[in-house]
Amino acid sequence: MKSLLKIGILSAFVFLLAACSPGKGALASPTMLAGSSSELVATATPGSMNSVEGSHMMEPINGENLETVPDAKGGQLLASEIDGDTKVFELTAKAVKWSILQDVVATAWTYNGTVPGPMIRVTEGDKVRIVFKNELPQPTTIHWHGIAVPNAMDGIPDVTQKPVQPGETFIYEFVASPAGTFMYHSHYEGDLQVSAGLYAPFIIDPKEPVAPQPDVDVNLMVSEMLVKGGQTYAAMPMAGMEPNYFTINGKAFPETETIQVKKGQLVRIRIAAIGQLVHPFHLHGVPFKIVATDGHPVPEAAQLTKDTVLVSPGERYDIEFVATEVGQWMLHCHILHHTTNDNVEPGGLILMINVTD
Ligand SMILES: [Cu+2]
Repeated sequence: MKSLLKIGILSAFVFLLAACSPGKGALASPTMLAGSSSELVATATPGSMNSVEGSHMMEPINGENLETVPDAKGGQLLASEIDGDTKVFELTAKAVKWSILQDVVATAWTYNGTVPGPMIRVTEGDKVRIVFKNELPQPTTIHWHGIAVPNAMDGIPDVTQKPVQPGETFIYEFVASPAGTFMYHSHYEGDLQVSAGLYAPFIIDPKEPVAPQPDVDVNLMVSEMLVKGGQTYAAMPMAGMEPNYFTINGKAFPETETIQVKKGQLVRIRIAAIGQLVHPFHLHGVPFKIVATDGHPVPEAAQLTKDTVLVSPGERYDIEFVATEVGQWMLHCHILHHTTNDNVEPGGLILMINVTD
């Protein structure tokens, strides 16, 4: 029964592939149906669709001389250099081999070699310059999601700028405003490039702190990947297809980073969804307050007390709680399929908060 179902699904997939590639020859063959689904995806791809023409990609992403970065952490603070009154940051888009889990290493397209890319963190009113080099095999641009940048810095290809071609450098410059939790990400072929890893946190701290400062301040970027046989595809290469890995800061559970907290500390967790799916995050142990939405502070009287918050693609929620209870407390997505790794539970969008005396 199960195998019949599988053949049915694979047949439908091959039919869809063929339907999407008019005039490119017969894609379906008996050998494809005999293979595993990962072989199918790999076998069916060559020459079938071309990303540059704008169609959804059935080919894995690529890159040359890929460096493997097994111990690298995503979203780490990026150092700046000072040029007069401006903070200068350097970003390079490049392909690397990224470790989602110890035994799951996949090609990723990254800023500076990590998923997410490095965190840019500045103070409201700072002048920032980002010197951006594209070492990817495709053009790309950067969009500063939620930040009040001049139109010419908004990163929309062929609207506000020419796409940054492979090998080219582009300079983004703006004044950091307003304060809050933001992101930066590719705005070129986002369906592929963002799910391939081209996203990162951008935090603008207020000039004057408006509320008690948290003892622990953590930023989580949530996304999804489709990885088959070590090859990375667009997370949802066509309607109805699903990613098979779900990541927090580029890692799936149990490789997600445990948050270490002392009893009584005020904890802020900034949850940012950058993939293509919604994720209702549920915290065990104590409820939290939603203190900012999409970077903007929520007035105290309007701060809902919740234990679950739905984070949609593009949204950020800053939640805060006092860790009053000692123990290993779980934060996880409550779409429980998202707590699997390639259909095996537990995995994916789970992380532990370790509260000690
Ligand atoms: Cu989820």
